[in-house]
Amino acid sequence: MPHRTAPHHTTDTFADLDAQGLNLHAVFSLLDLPADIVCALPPDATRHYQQLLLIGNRGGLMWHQIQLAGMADPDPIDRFTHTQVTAWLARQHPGKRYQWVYPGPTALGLQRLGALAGWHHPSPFMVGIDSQWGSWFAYRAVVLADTTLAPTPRRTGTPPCDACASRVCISACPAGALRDGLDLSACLAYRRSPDSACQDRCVARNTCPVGAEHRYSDAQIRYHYGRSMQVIRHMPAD
Ligand code: B12
Ligand code: SF4
Ligand code: SF4
Repeated sequence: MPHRTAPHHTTDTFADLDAQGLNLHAVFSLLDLPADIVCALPPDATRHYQQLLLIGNRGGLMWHQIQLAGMADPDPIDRFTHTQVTAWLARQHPGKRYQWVYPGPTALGLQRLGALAGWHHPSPFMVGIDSQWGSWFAYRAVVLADTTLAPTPRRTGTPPCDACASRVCISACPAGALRDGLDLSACLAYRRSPDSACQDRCVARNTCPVGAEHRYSDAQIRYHYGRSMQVIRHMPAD
């Protein structure tokens, strides 16, 4: 059992990461995580570490900061995240042990962690949605650490889609892939088609009015969907 000291958490603990657009954070005590998540972590995680840090971005600030840092790396977002989080750990938690889980080889359901943090609510197009940020957020890092930060209270809020009468995202999908839950095959077949409106965006996601002020720029949307399109083109078609 690791030695436990009193949690410390100052208001500016995450300020350096916020300034870089890595502006979503949740601190979990490993002892509070459900067994299925602990089982998915590297072996002996609970013996060596006390906490799991979940870090994400919302809105376009991270993309702006990455443009300033440069996009030369083949994986510029992961590179940027690694640089920033490593520097933050060295400054804020000198001498503390830590281990990266994501990005990395461990298959960990990030939306499941997001649901525990209160960030993730399901949407028809399967990207998580929050009442304030809409679907304009993503998970960038999961780190096991020997830190003693105060665990983050679960974010509370109403699932936006429960209160949405229009459900305009469903009718906006040009493939009709959202009528009865996401039909991923129909979505991906449409995305692959030569005249698809969804090669570099999800028309349904762009149509959702929730958190529209946090919407990524067209350039960022094109980048992410271009990357997922590369993966999709290598997936076997049905
Ligand atoms: C595999 C995957 C995909 C595959 C899906 C193939 C498939 N058969 O499921 C493909 C390549 C299509 C994909 C595409 C995209 N993805 Co994706 N994807 C993942 C990944 C790596 C694993 C999901 C998984 O299998 N989890 C394991 C299983 C066991 O978890 P689960 O709880 O049972 O399943 C959950 C999710 O899988 C999700 N889900 C199930 N089916 C689908 C299908 C799609 C298209 C999506 C997005 C989610 C989704 O719902 C489940 C309940 O929470 C996650 C990252 C991660 N490590 O979690 C990102 C992730 C789900 N993807 C994400 C995103 C944003 C996208 C894209 C929009 C592209 C982008 N990067 O911007 C596209 C668009 C989708 C589209 N319409 O084309 C984000 C979602 C963020 C959020 N706010 O919720 C994640 C969490 C990555 C991240 N770093 O933040 N993705
Ligand atoms: S349009 Fe309505 S149903 Fe669709 S994602 Fe937005 S809030 Fe949810
Ligand atoms: S990417 Fe296009 S086809 Fe797929 S769910 Fe979004 S709008 Fe529909």
